[in-house]
Parts: sequence; structure tokens; C-alpha cells
Amino acid sequence: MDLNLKTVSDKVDAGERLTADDARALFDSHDVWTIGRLADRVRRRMHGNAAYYNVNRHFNYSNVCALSCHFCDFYRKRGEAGAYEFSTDDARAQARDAREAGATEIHMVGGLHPYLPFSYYTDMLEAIRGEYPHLHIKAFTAVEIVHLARIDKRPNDLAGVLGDLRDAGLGSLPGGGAEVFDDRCHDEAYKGKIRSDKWLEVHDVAHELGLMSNATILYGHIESIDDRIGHLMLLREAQDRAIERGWPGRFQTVIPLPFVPGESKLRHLPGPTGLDDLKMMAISRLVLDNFDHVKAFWIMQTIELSQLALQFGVDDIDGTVVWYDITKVKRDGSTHQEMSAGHLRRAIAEAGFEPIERDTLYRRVARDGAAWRLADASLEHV
Ligand code: V47
Repeated sequence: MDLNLKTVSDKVDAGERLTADDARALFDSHDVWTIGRLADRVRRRMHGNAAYYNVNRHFNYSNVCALSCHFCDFYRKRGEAGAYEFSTDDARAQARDAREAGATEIHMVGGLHPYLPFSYYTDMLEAIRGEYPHLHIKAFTAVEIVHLARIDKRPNDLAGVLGDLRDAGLGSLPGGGAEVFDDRCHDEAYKGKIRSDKWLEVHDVAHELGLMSNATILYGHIESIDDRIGHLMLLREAQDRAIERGWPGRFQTVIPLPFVPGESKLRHLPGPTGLDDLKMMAISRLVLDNFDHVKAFWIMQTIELSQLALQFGVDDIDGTVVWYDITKVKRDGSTHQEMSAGHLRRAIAEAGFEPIERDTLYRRVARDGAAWRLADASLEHV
């Protein structure tokens, strides 16, 4: 074992909280086996041999965006080739497809569209709920929530905006748009986007209202290791806040997102390596002791690495996905990126874990083909 990890190892054994210096020692170490073993110890304490997956679909309703983030290969300007915005009927059709496929969740995000009114978003939520009431709608990053508050001319009423969206069918918030909580990175690569304080405020307000949410960190571009550590510390503080104040909502999952260069303005950068991916997921598990879950998103990490990540602190893999436009791996740029539930189960079982289908709120799902219900019959859907 790398002797520089001895203090961290002792703390993990004793169940003690790690400091920023401990996180630095982990990032600085090349002893990935020890890092993985430590993360696995914590993961097994929390989840035993269980590894979760879900039957979901992602829906990117528009790629038109007022921002031009340098890491992003998704956005288009209005009128530009490839720009699109889906209609309420399209959203309804997505819900119909989701029902036929037995999905439990739709994950819906888009760009910051400069012209669509607030009613576009509530209509879309209502159409999906009307078509398939049992589908959990996880939608709109904190960045979009702030944007919707602005276009509806109530920039300071985040609670009102979230409340209206919830009344229309919103079930929880995804973790996107966080990038790296650092002002230098923000100004160099995603200027114009909300800063960390606002992102965290939206999630605080959501948690206070009783909405669950997730958190991401986008790494492997222009950030430093200290920036990553600072980000994890801010997430941990925000979760402490939700717990200490007894808010009914909180973060469920952290999803470390490796930068995928694609055709973005940062495409000259190589993106992180597999070892960096494994370390990032393991260190997230070790530092975020108040987060229940660490999720691998196979779309970005690949299913092969996600399998290995299950032994590096990860307990959850998202998902069947079906359509995804934000990052693409196929050379033809196809947004059809689907993995069957059977394949996810096989990948998990092969890694030595018990595959467990969950819904968005991590409740077990009992399934018979496309028909499903919550395994605990006393619980309500959605
Ligand atoms: O908000 C954009 C990031 C996010 C790139 O909450 C990129 O369960 C890598 O947040 N390379 C969207 N990342 C994905 C996301 C997510 C995914 C799966 C599950 C959940 C969840 C959330 O992807 C964006 C942005 O932060 N992103 N471009 C890129 N080139």
C-alpha cells in the first residue's frame, strides 16, 4: 500500500470524515488498488452486494441555447443547421413510448432556449403526466431553473418556479449543469452560466420544498485537482445543510461526468483517462460520506469501465437511456444510445454484484416485461 494513504485508510476503517488534504493524498496517489479497496469498503457498508440500475429514457427537448460553453458539443444557435425544439405532442409521444417500454423515469433536459415561454415547460410536463402518470419526471438542471425564472420574469422566486413545475408534474431535479464549482474555470469555459452559489441555491430551495435531486462534477478538462476537491467539499456542505435543517429533500446521487471532447471548443484536450475516471468515482464515494449513491453514466464512462467502477465505489448505473444527444460516441453522431435492462443486469452480475432495478427514488421495482410496480406494495408510484 502507498504509505501516504495510511491516514486515509485508518480514517475509512474508523468511519471518520475525510478532509480536503485526505482527498489530495488520494488524488496524488498512483495506488489505484488501495483507493478502489477503500471506496469498495465504504460502498459495501452502505449497499452490501447490491448494484442498482433503472429502466429510463432521456429526452433532450431542445438544443437551442443562449450559452456557448466551451466543453459543450450539444448546443446550437436558433436557425443554425441541426437546431431543434420538440413540441408538446413530441413529449407526449415520448411518454407513450416510455410506457410501452415499461420505463419508470424520463430524464428531460435541454439548452437555455431564449424564446420559449414558461408555459412550454409546464405544458410539456402536463402532457407527459397525462399520457403516463406513473412515469417519474426528473427534469431541468439548476441552470435551466434559473433561466425559467428569468423568462417568467420572477428571477428571485425560485421556490415559486419550482412549485409551479412540481404542480405540473416535475418529480425531481437531475444533477447537471454543475460543471466544476470554480470561478476561474467558469470564466474560461462556461462564462454566462450561473456560478456555483446559484447552482447550490437552486438545490437548497428544491430540498427545502421536498424535491430530491442529484449532483454532478464535470472533470478532465481545464480544472485542477484542487478545483475538484473544492467542488466535492461544497457538495458535502450542501448535503449537511439539508440534513441538519431537516429539509424533506436532499441529494440522492453524485454522478462524476468525464469530459467528452467531441466537437466542442475544448476538443484539443484529450479528456480524462480510465484510471482518472476510476479514481474520480472512488474519491467521490470516499469524500461524499453523506451521499447515499455514486452513479456511473455508461454513456460517458462506457459500460466496460462502469462494470469495473462497481468495485471502485459505484453502486448504480444509469440506465437504459435510449436517446441521448449531449455527448455521442458513434461517428455518425447518432443519438440512439440504448442498453437493454438484460444487458445492464448481465454487466452487473458479471462484476459480482446483485442487480437491483430501482425507480428514481431508489425504491425497488418488481417487473414483468413492460409491466412494473414498486416491490413494496405499500408505496405509491411517482
Ligand atoms: O449538464 C455537457 C455535462 C450534463 C459534456 O442526475 C458534458 O441522474 C461530458 O447531468 N462531456 C448532462 N459532460 C448529464 C447529466 C446527468 C447524466 C446522467 C444522470 C444524471 C442524473 C445527470 O453533462 C450537462 C453537463 O454538465 N456535459 N457536455 C461533455 N462534452
